Amino acid sequence: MKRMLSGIKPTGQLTLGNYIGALRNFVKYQDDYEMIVFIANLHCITEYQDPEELRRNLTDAVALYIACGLDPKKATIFLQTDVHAHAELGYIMACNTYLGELNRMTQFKDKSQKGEKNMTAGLYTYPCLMAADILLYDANYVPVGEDQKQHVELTRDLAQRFNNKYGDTFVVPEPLIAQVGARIMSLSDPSKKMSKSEESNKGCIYLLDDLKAARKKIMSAVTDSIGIIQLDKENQPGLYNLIEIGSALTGRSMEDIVKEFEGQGYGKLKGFVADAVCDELAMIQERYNQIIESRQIEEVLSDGAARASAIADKTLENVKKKIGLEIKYQ
Ligand code: ATP
Ligand code: LTN
Repeated sequence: MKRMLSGIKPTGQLTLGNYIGALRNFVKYQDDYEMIVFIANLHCITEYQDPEELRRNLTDAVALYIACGLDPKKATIFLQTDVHAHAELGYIMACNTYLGELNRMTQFKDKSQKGEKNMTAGLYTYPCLMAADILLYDANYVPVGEDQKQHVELTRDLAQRFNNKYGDTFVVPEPLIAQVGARIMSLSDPSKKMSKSEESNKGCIYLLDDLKAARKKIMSAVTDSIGIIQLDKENQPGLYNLIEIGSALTGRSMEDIVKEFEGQGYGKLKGFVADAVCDELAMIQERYNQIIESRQIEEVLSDGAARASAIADKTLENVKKKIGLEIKYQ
């Protein structure tokens, strides 16, 4: 069985973008692949997080993974810091990454061009840690949203470079990007990605949003004054985004949705999308509440960490041997 791995960094509450672009695909794949999913808590602290809030977000993320349908019996679910090999291989990967490569990473470039103050070295070297996350597990595929493709491509380059220098060691992974929903846009500014770190939260639906609030966000989503329901991403990005959300959640094609609402006002279409979102959130939230009450999270994480460590420790040991970091005693 081919192996698939992905992570989410819960710097805040998980969003509908995380769900459509990443999480729900993990669920889809868990029957056909060996699925490894982790909470990227080390990636969270590249920027300051309030410790209490971070702890809460980590717990919520695990509960939401399961609530969205990940089955801890099928998928290995764990916390990144529970498997020490991540930080260690992250450092080793940083020693095999050129500054030029990190300077080209758009996530970093965007932030530095915006003139963000107090950017940390951790944020700069984050792609090296992400490469380690993936390479430790010999993952064949990495399901992610569009914004992470560049990081997976760097991981491929690093794996190949290491294999060339030290001999065959890493499996070279491939990014897996869904056709629909790989980049859900903000409801208040459809030129930007729906993001949990957005300043105002009007454009972002959180999986734990109150249903009324979620509906309101959809109903007041920014559209355009053209007034025609059609698929024109360039001139009607807000409308396109709503149709894409509706399509991703109902499984109907975007064309099919356009056909149904053609000639009608945007309000009707928004109502349809709001229903789809609220139905999905209601289901997720009901399961989330059960999981929080059942107190199964600790067990899931300790079981996951044991399974993950068994794989990761072996890879790290092999890497250290290849590099010559270990002394062999007779
Ligand atoms: P931020 O919103 O703070 O930029 P993030 O949501 O991109 O962070 P993660 O939570 O680690 O960061 O992302 C987890 C996964 O969700 C990644 O695979 C990412 O590509 C995907 N994802 C995030 N936002 C969206 C979005 N708006 N549309 C589709 N996929 C998304
Ligand atoms: N960088 C990703 C989260 C992440 C990840 C990973 C995804 C960290 N390590 C390994 C896939 C594989 C993000 O910010 N969305």
